Amino acid sequence: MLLQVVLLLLHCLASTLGQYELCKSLVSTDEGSVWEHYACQPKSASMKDYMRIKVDPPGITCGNPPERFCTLENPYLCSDECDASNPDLAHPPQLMQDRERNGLITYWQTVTWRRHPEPLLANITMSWNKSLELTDDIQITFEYGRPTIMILDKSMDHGHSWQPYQFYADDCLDAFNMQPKRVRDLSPANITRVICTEHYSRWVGSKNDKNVKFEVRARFAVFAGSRLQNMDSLYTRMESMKGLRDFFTFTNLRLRLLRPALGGTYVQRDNLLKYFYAISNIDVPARCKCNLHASQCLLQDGNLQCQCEHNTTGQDCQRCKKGFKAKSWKAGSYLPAPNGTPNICTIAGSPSGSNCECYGHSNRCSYIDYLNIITCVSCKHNTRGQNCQHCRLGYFRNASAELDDESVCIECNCNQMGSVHDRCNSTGFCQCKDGATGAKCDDCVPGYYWKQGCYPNLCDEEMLLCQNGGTCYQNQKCICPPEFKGVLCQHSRCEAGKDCNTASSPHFSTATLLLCTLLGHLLTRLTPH
Ligand SMILES: *[C@@H]1O[C@H](CO)[C@@H](O)[C@H](O)[C@H]1NC(C)=O
Ligand SMILES: *[C@@H]1O[C@H](CO)[C@@H](O)[C@H](O)[C@H]1NC(C)=O
Ligand SMILES: *[C@@H]1O[C@H](CO)[C@@H](O)[C@H](O)[C@H]1NC(C)=O
Ligand SMILES: *[C@@H]1O[C@H](CO)[C@@H](O)[C@H](O)[C@H]1NC(C)=O
Ligand SMILES: *[C@@H]1O[C@H](CO)[C@@H](O)[C@H](O)[C@H]1NC(C)=O
Ligand SMILES: *[C@@H]1O[C@H](CO)[C@@H](O)[C@H](O)[C@H]1NC(C)=O
Ligand SMILES: [Ca+2]
Repeated sequence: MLLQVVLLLLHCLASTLGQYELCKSLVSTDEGSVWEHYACQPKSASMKDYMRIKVDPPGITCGNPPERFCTLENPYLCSDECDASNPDLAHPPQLMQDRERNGLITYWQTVTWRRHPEPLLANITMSWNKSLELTDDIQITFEYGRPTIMILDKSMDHGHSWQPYQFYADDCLDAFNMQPKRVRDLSPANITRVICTEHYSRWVGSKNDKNVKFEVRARFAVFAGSRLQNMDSLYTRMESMKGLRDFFTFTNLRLRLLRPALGGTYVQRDNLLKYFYAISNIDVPARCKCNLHASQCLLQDGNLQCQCEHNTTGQDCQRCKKGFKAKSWKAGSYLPAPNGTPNICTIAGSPSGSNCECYGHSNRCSYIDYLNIITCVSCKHNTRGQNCQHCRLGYFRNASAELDDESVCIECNCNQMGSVHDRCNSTGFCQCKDGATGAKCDDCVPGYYWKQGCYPNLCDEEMLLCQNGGTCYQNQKCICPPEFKGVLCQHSRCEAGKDCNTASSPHFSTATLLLCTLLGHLLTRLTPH
């Protein structure tokens, strides 16, 4: 009894913890305590702690060799120095993600724009080796002024392909030929549009506003209200609006710095030491993408890894555990509020219930009235059956593939000439005609030869020997000397003097011909009339 109260209390606590933070909890029912499962996701975290940073091109970081730099506010006071070999004066990339203590600002800094008019370009690539979902604004803090032209890119496939996330310029039309926009100009329908904003690039003094943001909060607010008080509404949109969730998903980010702060005026060539980039912090508040199948995401062997529940597995809980593939994998769902649907992977062989399961080979079901069953329509990948659980005729089951695998059915490939039909048994063996053999019936048993099918030998080296000096041609026929004929050359052409006239072979010697003609005349004379 006490235990049940405690469990109940735990359950209530869980419900107030915030949404989707628990994957399961024990609840007491009339039949005792049972586990209840929910859609769940990890908490938001500061992902700068886990990011790997790379800056390009090589040599873009200042201090090697040491160099002096000035500031935009006071271009004539150039006493500051960057020196990579001196820890107090060095500005390496890791200072963009360190935890600053005692109010001491630390920052990465580039070389100055000495090579003007050649552009001063730098790329900062941030990788996590894990799909993440933004939960709040990305914020990049620039010391000594924000860039006047910059692009934020993202990749969703570990850096194989990239797409622009947002453009930043003090003049969007001039820099990118795009109309300047703010997130607040966007309607719910075009909230995932990639925009160019001038809001973070105009000169306001290097100390007044150091931050450049990618606005996540303002985009969430379009659905959840200005104070994000109605997150259910946002989560509902995440499920229903195409591309919304993906918009906030990434594995890598890249900042392309294209032109530094200019101090609100044109480039002054006489003092290029005041132009450079300096970044003290990059904040990336996000959560691991675990497809609503995990509430924890932990560092394992240096990589973030969802702690998958619901009998799922994979870095993002993106597939069912082995042996739990009775249904094809599904992400959990935020719907219905407040606990969503866990979409648990179940043990293979357990009944699939009332919902029609097609193992991912069809996305359409239809109800057949007179049979009172629901069946999958147009099974793909050469499958068939009510649940696309069988292979089409002429295909057999790939024993090493799961039922929801695209390559679960393999073509029988029976040899048309050698097989009775184009179907095969469950291990891929075709049914062979007489004389044919092999898994695909494309071979002949001994005593048969292949000629668009298997035929019994007409001659060979063992039982069916060609006679009278004949030679066996590819088991198909005896090639006889001129005087003999028959399948095995067993007949003489001139037996007992008969048939000799009809023989028209030019190979007969003239002597033989003469002899035969004489004999012929003789015979006619002797025959009584
Ligand atoms: C930055 O990345 C872009 C895209 O890959 C590339 O075209 C450009 O050359 C890079 N710039 C630098 C300075 O490495
Ligand atoms: C990325 O993560 C996967 C899965 O955790 C791991 O197998 C792989 O080695 C990681 N790659 C790098 C470069 O760390
Ligand atoms: C978004 O849609 C609104 C109204 O539907 C429109 O006024 C606005 O220009 C659109 N924004 C962009 C960036 O296309
Ligand atoms: C996952 O499978 C194990 C082993 O069968 C089972 O004990 C557990 O309850 C399952 N979890 C879920 C969420 O179904
Ligand atoms: C059978 O399935 C396995 C696992 O999916 C796959 O690697 C293999 O290529 C398949 N075999 C054939 C012949 O398609
Ligand atoms: C398929 O046919 C082959 C050849 O006839 C046979 O050896 C094999 O046992 C059969 N497999 C099954 C599962 O029936
Ligand atoms: Ca710092």
